[in-house]
Formats: sequence, C-alpha cells, structure tokens
Amino acid sequence: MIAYFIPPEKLGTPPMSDSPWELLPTASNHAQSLDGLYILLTAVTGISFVLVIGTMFYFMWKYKMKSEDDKTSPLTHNGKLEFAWSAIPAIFLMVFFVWGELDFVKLSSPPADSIDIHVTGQKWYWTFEYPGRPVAATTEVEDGEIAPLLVVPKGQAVRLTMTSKDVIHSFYIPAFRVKKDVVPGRYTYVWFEATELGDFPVFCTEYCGDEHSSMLAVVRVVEPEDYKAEVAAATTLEQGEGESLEQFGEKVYKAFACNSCHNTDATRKVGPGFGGLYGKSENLADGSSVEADENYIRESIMEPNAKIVAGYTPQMPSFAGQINDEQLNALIAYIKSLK
Ligand code: HEC
Ligand SMILES: [Cu+2]
Repeated sequence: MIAYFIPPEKLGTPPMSDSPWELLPTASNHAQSLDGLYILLTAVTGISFVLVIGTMFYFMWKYKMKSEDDKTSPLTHNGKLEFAWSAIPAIFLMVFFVWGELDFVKLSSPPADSIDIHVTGQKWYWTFEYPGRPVAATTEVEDGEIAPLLVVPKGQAVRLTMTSKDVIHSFYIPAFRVKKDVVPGRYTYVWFEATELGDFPVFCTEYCGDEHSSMLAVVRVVEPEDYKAEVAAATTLEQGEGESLEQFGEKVYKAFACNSCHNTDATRKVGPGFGGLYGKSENLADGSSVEADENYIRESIMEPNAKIVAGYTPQMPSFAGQINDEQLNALIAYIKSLK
C-alpha cells in the first residue's frame, strides 16, 4: 500500500478531461489567456505550414523542367513579396512575444492581499502548510489512502511559497495552467485565483527519482465561506470516535508520508520495512545492535540520525515538532502491529 502511488483517476478528482480530444478545464484566472495564446500559435503555425508546403508542391509541379531546352525564368527576386513574407511573420512573432510577456509578468506578480500557503516538495510527496495549523493538509481518497491536499477559496488570490527538501521538483496544476520549479535552498512562487469549484490533480513535472510519477496531490477549490472550515478539517489529525489506536496510527503514518520511504512488510524501500520490526534486535551502522522497542522507534522518528540502521544512509528527516504525543503513540502502536 503506497499512498502516493495513485493514478489520477483514483485521486478522487475528476479526470483531466472526458476525451483525449478535449482541452483541460479552465479553472483559474490564468487559464483563458494561456489557452488563447496557444490556439493563436497553433492556428498561425498551422496556416503557415499549409501555405509554405502547399506553395512548394504547386511550384514543383508548375516549374518542373519540361524539356532539355526549358529555360529558367530571368526573374531573380521580387522585393514586395519578400518584404511581405518577412514583415507579416515578424508581426505575428511580436504578438506572441508581447502576449506571452504580459502573461508572464502577470504570473510573476501576485496581488498584495494574496492568501499565503507554504508548499514543500520532497521525494516523493507534497506538503501543504497553512499558517497556524499543526499538521499539513491531507484528504482521504480511494480505499482509505491519504493524499496531500491544497484547499483554496474560489475567486481569491492565493500565493504559494515553495521550496524543496532534496532535489528539484516542479509544481504543476494543469487545470490552473500554473507550473513552477521547486528548488532546494530557495523559494519560488506561483499565484492564481481559482475560478471553478471542485477537485483537480496536482503533479510533479520534473523527473525526481524512482517514484516521481506517484508524486501527486489534490487541489480543492471551495466556496470562500467554507474555506476556514475546510482548512481546519484538512489539517486536523486526531483519533476519531470508535477508531482504535492502530487505525489512527495508520492514518498518521500515511498523513506524514512515512510510506514514501518505508514498506509495511519486511521489504526495504528507501528505509527498512516495518514488518516484524518490533521486538527484534536491530543491527546498526556502527556495528552495535539495539532492541527495537518503543523507545527505539520513538527515537528513530524524532532523532533519526541518532542510530542508523546497518545498510542504510541517514536520509530520514526528523519529525520532532511536527508529530504530537498522541499521534506519536498511535504511530508506534501501528508499527508494533506490523508483522
Ligand atoms: C525520506 C525517507 C524517509 C521518510 C519520509 C521516513 N523515513 Fe524512517 N527511515 C528512513 C531511512 C533511510 C531509515 C534508515 C536509516 C536510519 O536509521 O535513519 C529510516 C529508519 C526508520 C526507523 C528505524 C527502522 C529500523 O528498522 O530500525 C523507524 C522506526 C522509522 N524510520 C520510522 C519512520 C516513520 C514513523 C516515518 C513517518 C513519520 C518515517 N520513518 C519517515 C527514511 C525515511
Ligand atoms: Cu518530484
């Protein structure tokens, strides 16, 4: 069970479109203009293609040498014609440039009153953090799987401040026509105003390793009056009524994307698999060994570099300050239950 390896149609989102011939939904303030530019580009280059290739075939036929003494025309050039075929494409090129540049400037300048949301990319998941909220926003999708969730209000400017914890990722919402690289060691931004209610898929669009294609998330556009409540719901991670500690632990496990690096059976991924971990004697990289009890599991989560498992590299981020005590207890109970 890999929560992040979810095909888009299973993300609980509408498919990108109903047929391969249909264009994407236009769900943000940027979408219409960008589509317009592409339609113009396609039309102008399409018409040019037909004109140039068509004329070429016509001339091949018309000026084919018909006999041994067929003379080449004495005409060397036609000034007016040459001016026209240079000037008209040049005008179109300028139109493309100015249109693209104006869109680029607009895409690069978020309004001052934008809502700020923090986005982190890492192998291989997205984290959406809301100011003052204790955990990153997630939503339950198919079969109890959990995906990162970006909740935004309809009709309000939202600015995403994005960074990466490891390699270059690229944040892409096709329905909004926004795409920007997410780079370690610096911040990049996108902004948009969503114009359509609903769920849309988010992709990573920069090849970032083994599970790049599973680096998915959902963007959910809600009515402005529901925004606060939706954010609160998405960023609350508490044991539900009638939910066992292990069940809650599994939720925590997925919400913090432990499954992007660990398997729940004994097979290795980026880190060791958890099947049968509890109670066994774990060999460490420094040659010593330790019993995998609650304290060891707790320390492995809060201070992952304190003891490195033999055969692995210290790649695990610390979750200190992110996971609270109830969540941690549930997480440990869940890992203990994995055989
Ligand atoms: C970026 C990848 C990554 C993520 C995300 C990650 N881990 Fe790890 N984890 C590792 C690696 C690599 C190791 C082995 C090296 C070490 O001991 O630090 C490890 C080791 C562990 C161990 C010790 C396992 C053993 O066999 O002794 C535990 C327990 C653990 N992780 C729990 C978690 C939990 C719980 C989460 C989610 C809250 C998590 N990890 C998220 C990479 C990750
Ligand atoms: Cu990525």
